[in-house]
Amino acid sequence: MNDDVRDDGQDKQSLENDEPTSTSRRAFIKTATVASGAAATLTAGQGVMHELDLVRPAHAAEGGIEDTPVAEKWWPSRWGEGDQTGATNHMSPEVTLDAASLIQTGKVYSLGRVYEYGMPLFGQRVFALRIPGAPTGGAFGKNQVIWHDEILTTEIGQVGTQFDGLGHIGARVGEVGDLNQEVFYNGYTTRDLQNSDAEAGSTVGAYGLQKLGMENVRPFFCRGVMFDVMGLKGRMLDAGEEISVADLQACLERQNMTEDDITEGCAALWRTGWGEELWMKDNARFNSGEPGIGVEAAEWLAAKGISVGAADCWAIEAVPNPDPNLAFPVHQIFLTKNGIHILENVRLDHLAADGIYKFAFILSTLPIKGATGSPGNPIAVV
Ligand code: UVW
Repeated sequence: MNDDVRDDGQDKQSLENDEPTSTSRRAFIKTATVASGAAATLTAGQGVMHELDLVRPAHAAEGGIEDTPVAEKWWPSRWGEGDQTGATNHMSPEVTLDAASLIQTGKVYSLGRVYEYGMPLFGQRVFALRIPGAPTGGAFGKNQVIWHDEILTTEIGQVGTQFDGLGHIGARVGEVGDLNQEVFYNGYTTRDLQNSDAEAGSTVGAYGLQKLGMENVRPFFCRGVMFDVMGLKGRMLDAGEEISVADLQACLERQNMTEDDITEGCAALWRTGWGEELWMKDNARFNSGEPGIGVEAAEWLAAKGISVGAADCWAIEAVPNPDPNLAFPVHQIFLTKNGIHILENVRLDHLAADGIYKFAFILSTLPIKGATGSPGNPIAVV
């Protein structure tokens, strides 16, 4: 961890102890704030919505954002100024037909986890389901119909098996509090995400993101490629253990595949064992960190044009990052820089048990207007 963060006396401890989740995870968030809030020497440029004057703030610490994977200006995106769809632009009839050609037996694997009380949660997130009344309504009619409803209080897109939309992660490149200097995919800023009609003088609102919300995501019907890193190593990976490009290439070889199997628009998934060994079995350890890909593998997968990166752990990337100055850099490389989505807490053990590494990947996320993410039950079909 970053020494600056350790100095406050809480975060190092929470990583090393079996503290529950929220404390440990706050340490990573805090590191993110330190790293991303530091500074910027980005070329001033024309953003999608704003002309950003990206300057290094006076209070900037050494080792600011210019030293990080998001140092270069990342907009406009490859899909053009104003795009909010990101890598689901890859979804096309050709991509669908390629995925369909992988369906030979009709067997369906459910990759989602059950949403339930007691599942590990990030930070202070909550999951509370209540049934109002027993039954909720009725009885009506001669047939005496009765029914149940539910009320769910939760961060709907950010608990359990969760899909990150493009409004979820950005980077602060300027002064704290300057909403025009917090930049997301395709140059959209926090100001853009919060203002429904800035020019008309509308107030900043909390009622859903005005840009980059989940309603912009297209349904996935594409090729899925699974990298069985746990199978390769013969063990569950450790917290903070980074999966390298060489590891991914070794997985392909072990699985009788080549890099040509990673096609534009495909879903890439990696199995670390973290979920199958720890989910609902040892939540404190599950939340204390995690194995996953790092900057190198993220750039490699992004260059191959994947549409979504997924894993059996809570953030898909190595936490803590081997570089103590970075926090969640893969989130920024995928979501912020490249418009590539992220899918967390998937189940992959059953695919590995059956030796399934290539399949049709199907997921239709919930088009909740203004949401940062979506729950869902992705499926693999072979
Ligand atoms: C954060 O929200 C920082 O991470 P995640 O997408 O893993 O929930």
